[in-house]
Amino acid sequence: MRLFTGPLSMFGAKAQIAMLEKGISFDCVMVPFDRDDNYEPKHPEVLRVNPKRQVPVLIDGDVELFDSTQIFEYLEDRFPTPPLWPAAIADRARARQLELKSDEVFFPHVVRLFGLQHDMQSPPAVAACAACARFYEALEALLADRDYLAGPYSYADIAFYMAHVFADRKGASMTQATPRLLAWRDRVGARAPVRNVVGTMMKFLADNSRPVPVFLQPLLRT
Ligand SMILES: N[C@@H](CCC(=O)N[C@@H](CS)C(=O)NCC(=O)O)C(=O)O
Repeated sequence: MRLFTGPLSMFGAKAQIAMLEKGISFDCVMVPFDRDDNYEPKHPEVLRVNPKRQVPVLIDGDVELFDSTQIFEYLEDRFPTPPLWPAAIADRARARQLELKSDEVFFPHVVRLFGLQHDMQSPPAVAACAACARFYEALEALLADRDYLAGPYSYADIAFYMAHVFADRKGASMTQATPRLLAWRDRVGARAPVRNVVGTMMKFLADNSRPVPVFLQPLLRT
């Protein structure tokens, strides 16, 4: 199996963490990534498989997939143990909804912050940070009766952990206003696959003289 991802790809990291959680043996191919944070030149296999020209791409024999969420679904069918969706149908549906919300409701606010780093006091930056804070509060409420976002540890946790790493990098940090969410972050961040993938990403940032979120700085010493 081959996974194509990039050194700062949050979507690729989702797939990589899930594959490590499942104990899958795979080659991780880091595609070129330039100084301006572009995935250029595009890897020929990425161009061949993904009409959207993005990582992650997964190749398993004659199965060729793109999109981290589609890759999650394939991994779960192909390697059901350990499960990374909850067992009951309704719980699975809620977990899938949370996973989608991380990528498509929460993360777009973070993407907005990418272009506003020079002016974090501007109204759009303040609005994006406020939207992230509201999202954190909604998850804080969810965690009132469970340790993980959808009950057992799942793809929903992997997706939101990675989205949050990028939110923190771009100025939308969690605070003491959401203590259960901070404890959730410690629980997820302590998992070996998460430490492995996020640690490598943080070392890439440090090697390129770029800031590393304070809560992830201990990973630079491992
Ligand atoms: N929805 C896609 C998003 C993939 C995506 O945005 N990939 C980024 C890297 S994290 C990429 O390849 N960007 C390069 C580009 O769009 O040219 C997924 O979940 O995989």
